[in-house]
Amino acid sequence: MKVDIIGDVHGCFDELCNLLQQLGYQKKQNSYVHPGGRFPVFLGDITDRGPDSLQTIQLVYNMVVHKQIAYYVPGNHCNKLYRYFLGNKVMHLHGLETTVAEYTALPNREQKEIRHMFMTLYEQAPLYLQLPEVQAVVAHAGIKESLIGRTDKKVESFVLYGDVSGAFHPDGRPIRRDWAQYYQGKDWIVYGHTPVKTPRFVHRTVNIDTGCVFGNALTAFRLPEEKIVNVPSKQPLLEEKFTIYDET
Ligand SMILES: [Mn+2]
Repeated sequence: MKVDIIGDVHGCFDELCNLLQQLGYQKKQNSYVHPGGRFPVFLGDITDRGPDSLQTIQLVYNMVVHKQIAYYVPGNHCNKLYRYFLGNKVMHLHGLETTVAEYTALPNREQKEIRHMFMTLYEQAPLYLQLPEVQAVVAHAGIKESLIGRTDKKVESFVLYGDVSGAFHPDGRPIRRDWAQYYQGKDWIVYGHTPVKTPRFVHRTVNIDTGCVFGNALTAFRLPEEKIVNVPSKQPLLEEKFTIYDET
């Protein structure tokens, strides 16, 4: 098994198509197929903020649910969109408003189709993906070694939101503990969620959310090759959205 794990897309559909082509996938009807039988893995936050969230949902649904030639795990934005589609009251903030605007502009029949696609995709998804053949675990915001194998509420919160301490920075962002620094496992942990300018490797973990929707790049991590491939973003660069880590 060979996989291409793809970072947070956030509705950047053009960049996603460019990245898949760059990785050697060929467009076939409504999906992309790799002649070498590789599988893309979407690590969550496929929608919100970017220009084409609904086209991204359609492509990911076709590949993951319909053709079963890709994998997907949810991110926090996916969780919120799912709750919106359930009819729960959720704030249309932090990017959900762009997806909702695309959605509400559709005729009723197409709304139903998109809603069905996304809800099916979300409901069939595991919280995180264990890929023993390439010795990797894929989780949206990462996962602590001690949580691998569990599927309870604590794990759900960790893989969707990260290791949040409950405290906040002065600007309102949550303070996150740096679980990767303490990771001692042999399997790769591949994750996204926190935008960084270049993929961040710490022990055998890598954050591949290179902030495409904030103007930087869309990144894939190929396994078993352990190779990074990326394409530039078409969005304007928002420098303040990127996290600077104090690496010691
Ligand atoms: Mn996220």
